[in-house]
Amino acid sequence: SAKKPTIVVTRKLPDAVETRMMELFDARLNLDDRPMTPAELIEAVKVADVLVPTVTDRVDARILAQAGPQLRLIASFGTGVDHIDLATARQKGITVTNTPGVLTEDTADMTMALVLAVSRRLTEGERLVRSGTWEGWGPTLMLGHRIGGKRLGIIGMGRIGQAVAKRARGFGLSIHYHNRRRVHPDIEAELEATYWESLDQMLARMDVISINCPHTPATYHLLSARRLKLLRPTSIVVNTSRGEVIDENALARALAGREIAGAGLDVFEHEPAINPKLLELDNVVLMPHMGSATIEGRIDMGEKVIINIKTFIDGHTPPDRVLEQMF
Ligand code: 8YV
Repeated sequence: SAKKPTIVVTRKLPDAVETRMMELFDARLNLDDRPMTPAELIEAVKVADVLVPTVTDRVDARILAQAGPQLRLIASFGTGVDHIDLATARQKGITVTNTPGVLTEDTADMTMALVLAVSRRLTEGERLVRSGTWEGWGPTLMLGHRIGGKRLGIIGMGRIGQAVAKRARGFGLSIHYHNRRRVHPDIEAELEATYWESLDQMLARMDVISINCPHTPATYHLLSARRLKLLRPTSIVVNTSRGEVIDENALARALAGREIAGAGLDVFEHEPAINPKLLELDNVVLMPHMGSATIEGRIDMGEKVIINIKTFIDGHTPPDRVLEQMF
């Protein structure tokens, strides 16, 4: 039989995924659970037939320029592909795949967890209990805001945005959305979702904003300083997508000035660095990019990566091929 393809995996993955990769491929696993340095990534693309990076690997033009001619596939472990230079990969004839679908529900759950945590001051309350200074129940202690009956504005109505809408309806929120294009009328009807062609007009009328679009050149700082000013002092913002979609400095200023009520952030502009201004604020819930962090999700992601690699090696178009025009 043909020589097994050399797969370089940049991060430690669940054991079950690594075992399967070892059976199927000449898999070079990374047992160090830390991001690869650029120098290590360059070594990887020099030997790999297939690179399996994650969101923490910046596979940019400088790295790809060093790739050997054997590198034919980048099978990314994750859905977002903003860490990969798709244009350069295409120019070099390298196929790119991702793992869509399998982390939709988990990410939507995290979005709702953040909406609830911010509205009901979950982490503030927890800090009070742990501090040992809680003096008992009080009628005006730790009052948050009810989410039922409020308006949710979803920016990006793809798979994750729709999964957020389904959950939010169960909590009594009405659904509004902004997207590059309207979703199918059947989906709009099922979610009772109102489409806003103008993001600015939607922002001015929402109680909760959820970012669920990918980070692309078109969405960089979509929630800009100017747009944050359109929100109301009672509005909250939740982001489980990519930090770059929000102007993080402007957001910190709006939160500090109480121009908006709160924010729940699972992602940041310069991960893992956190804007020090955010750390000083009580009205923000900060999570370390955990949107898809379930054991089930990670195993599903691994299986998707394996199917993409196998299909490609067998000479077919892999199911989750990523094309630039998708963004
Ligand atoms: C993953 C994510 O943890 O899939 C994404 O886009 O941001 C996360 O859910 C990460 O991508 C793993 O590479």
